[in-house]
Amino acid sequence: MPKPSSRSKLINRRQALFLGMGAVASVGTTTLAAGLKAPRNSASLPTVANLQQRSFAVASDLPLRQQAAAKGLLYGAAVLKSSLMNDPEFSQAFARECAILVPEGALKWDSLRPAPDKFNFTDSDWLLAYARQKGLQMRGHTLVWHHALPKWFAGTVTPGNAEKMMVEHIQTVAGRYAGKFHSWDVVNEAIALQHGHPQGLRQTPWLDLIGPRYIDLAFRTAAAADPNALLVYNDFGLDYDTPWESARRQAVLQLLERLVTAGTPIHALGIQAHLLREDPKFNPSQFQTFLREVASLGLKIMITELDVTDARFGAHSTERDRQVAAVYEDYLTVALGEPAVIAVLTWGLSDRYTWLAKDKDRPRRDGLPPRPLPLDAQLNRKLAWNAIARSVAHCPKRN
Ligand code: 9MR
Repeated sequence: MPKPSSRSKLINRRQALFLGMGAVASVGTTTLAAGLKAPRNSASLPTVANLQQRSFAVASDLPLRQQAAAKGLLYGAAVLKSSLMNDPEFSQAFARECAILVPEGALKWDSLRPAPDKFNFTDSDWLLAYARQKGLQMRGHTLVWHHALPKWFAGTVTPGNAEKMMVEHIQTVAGRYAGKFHSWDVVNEAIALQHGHPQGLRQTPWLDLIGPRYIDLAFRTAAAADPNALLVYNDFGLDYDTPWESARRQAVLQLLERLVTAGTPIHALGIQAHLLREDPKFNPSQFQTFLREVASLGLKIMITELDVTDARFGAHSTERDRQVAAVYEDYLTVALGEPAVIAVLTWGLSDRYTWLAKDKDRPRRDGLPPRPLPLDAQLNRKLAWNAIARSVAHCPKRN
């Protein structure tokens, strides 16, 4: 193994601290080939026919947080303050299953910034107090994103003050929670190849107003504001064997490589993993190769927003749950096979509260409520819960 640089030693020490497990990633030289092509292998995907024979039996019914911890992994979920505050039954399930909480909205600009010169930390402080009381870790989402900006943003933020606004925002928000968060999604969703930027960058207010260096600047500012948090670049559309997602994986790898080479304090890739299965396009070896490439940059990986859209699955809930579970298990089997993957977070815990119920882009034509998460709307464990438990049970222990 090549001698790790002092930077990679630092990362590994920091990451070991987060997980309390002394994880040491193998840090190799980067072999980021622009046209990297992985062998095609979609044979292991279940067809609807063999879904019936598939067993989702679990060996343990311990909460996911405990099963994950036994492998040196974190399991957690995104949540709204209102669900925890107003729904004690849900809160109990959340604290039972999760080791880490991520606010679904409370740390976005539009929640935190009622006016250009005002911050409102009511909800995020409440969530942190909740997490501490229940013995959960907390992560931040997200410091720099093109969505969920306040209404005043467009008229107030200009090329003349954008850098100052972004830097002050990060200093204030990451600074307030310094030493208290496991990790931060520092920059979210910066890649959009269709926008035609030479580096594949999404045309966002941040790119327009500051230029491509906004990404490095955001990470450096976050590192100074909270030297203890694991700093994450988070993005979607990295999962499937389609030309669009293959190109996105390459663009993300190239972005990560540029950041690592520049000495940007970035520690992990967050893979959102909003999964679907309109067609079986998941290619295990291709996805595994991508994870290896990310790990070879000395970065950790978090699955940050996992859920499975069931908009195109049949109406019968038992059948639908099997299909959803199969997608979870196939995906997580590959993801957790990569030792650099340190955490799995689902985007919500129970079908009682899922953004997909509100998502106009992915409605079920029959109008039935979606079932994308590990617990159903009555808070019962579904086969998706089994699928997560099974992939955790089968993955290598992190050490
Ligand atoms: O689930 C979130 C939804 O409640 C919000 O209205 C929306 C805008 O803030 O964001 C959703 O969460 C997104 C996350 O922040 C980034 N990745 C995609 C998620 C689903 O849209």
